[in-house]
Amino acid sequence: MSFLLTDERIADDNQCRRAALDDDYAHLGQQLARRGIAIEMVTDLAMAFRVAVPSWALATGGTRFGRFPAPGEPQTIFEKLEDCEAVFRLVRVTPGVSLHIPWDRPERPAELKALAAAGGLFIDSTNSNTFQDQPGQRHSYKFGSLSHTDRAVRDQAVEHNLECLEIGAALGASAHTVWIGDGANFPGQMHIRRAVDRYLESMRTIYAALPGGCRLLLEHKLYEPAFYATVVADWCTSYCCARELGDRAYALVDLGHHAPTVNVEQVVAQLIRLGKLGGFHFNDSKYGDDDLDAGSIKPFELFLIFNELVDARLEPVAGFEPAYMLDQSHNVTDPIESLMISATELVRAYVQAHLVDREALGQYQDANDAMMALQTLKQAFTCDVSPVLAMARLRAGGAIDPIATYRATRYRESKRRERPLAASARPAFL
Ligand code: LRH
Ligand code: MN
Repeated sequence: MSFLLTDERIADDNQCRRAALDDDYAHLGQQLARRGIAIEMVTDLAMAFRVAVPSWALATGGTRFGRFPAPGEPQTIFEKLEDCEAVFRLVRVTPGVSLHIPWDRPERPAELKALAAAGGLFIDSTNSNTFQDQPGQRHSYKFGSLSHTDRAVRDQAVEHNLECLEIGAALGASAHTVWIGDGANFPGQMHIRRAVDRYLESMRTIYAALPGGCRLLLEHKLYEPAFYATVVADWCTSYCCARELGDRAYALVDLGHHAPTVNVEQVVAQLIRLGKLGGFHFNDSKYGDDDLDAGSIKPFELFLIFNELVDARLEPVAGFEPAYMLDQSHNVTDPIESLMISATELVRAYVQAHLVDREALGQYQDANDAMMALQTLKQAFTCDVSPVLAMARLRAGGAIDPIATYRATRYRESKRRERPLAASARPAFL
């Protein structure tokens, strides 16, 4: 890690904000105490929260219309890990990194694992990619991958996933996520039932090869790249497939993979009830799979999702251990800043969900007192827990104000000097 983001540097920058934080924290403490809530308990919860960052989101994202790379963005997995460490050092809740293969295939997994560990990081999961053709690839995924009508293509896609499992095992990953873009653009193009049968047949081979301690996460998505029917289009399909595969297969909920009107917190509650909620790709969206920063568009939905998660955690629901990951595309912001704020918004929703008076809520629900039930949730959602989030970061060695400290270190400027923009990424005017 460059000298720019040392613990001392962060501590120095916190100095000028400490007094204001102590004031705000004491004030919030009094407010919460009046509601019978110990602020120290809440702060401990914030410090213990963990969410993984996606290796593929450290470089500038783009759309089919273009990508506008920023100078100083990471080009290699090692530079991406460096930036993941910067995020972790400042917000202290993101030690896990999800890898996408082949985008971030490590040549020497052991070396990558050691480098990650040296920065306080670990590789929490792998993600396969059978939605793009790689140079020299024998069979194209144009018409699908794990559900393709041609066994040779399916076998190729299965082989790729088996390679991901091997890499994951070498890196100590505890989960492997499979998202496929397989589907159809026109009615009649695909036999919908048989496509799922072929997908399941492929997934059984992948499931059978799962290393010990590794879970298989099935990620559904309503559309894109297929625009008429997607093989694994919704939570019910991923749930049914996970159930058919076995105990170590679960459904993964990417928040942006649902139609705009879908009640995602209800999907989450259903999967919890069925014991098949394996994890999340957190992000936000206004229209489609926009991959915007978590909590930036629909913070109340994010709170309601964590309300379901915390309710299950406190019950406690047996075997409930969802993996939290971010999956975003940062097209116009500094990815480090977006990941820090997105992680913070997840901690905020998680902490606020612990402020819900669940006993009162249960009574209002039993009494069908809709107004007071909603007010009980709103009381938690409208509580500004920022002092708790900042105190948790401070106590964990992070920054009271991550963006301010990050910018004060001029980290990105120094990376601009260190990391020449790849010729391919260099816009005409640079
Ligand atoms: C698909 C998806 C999936 C990833 C990809 C980068 O939209 O959410 O999780 O593999 O984005
Ligand atoms: Mn995703």
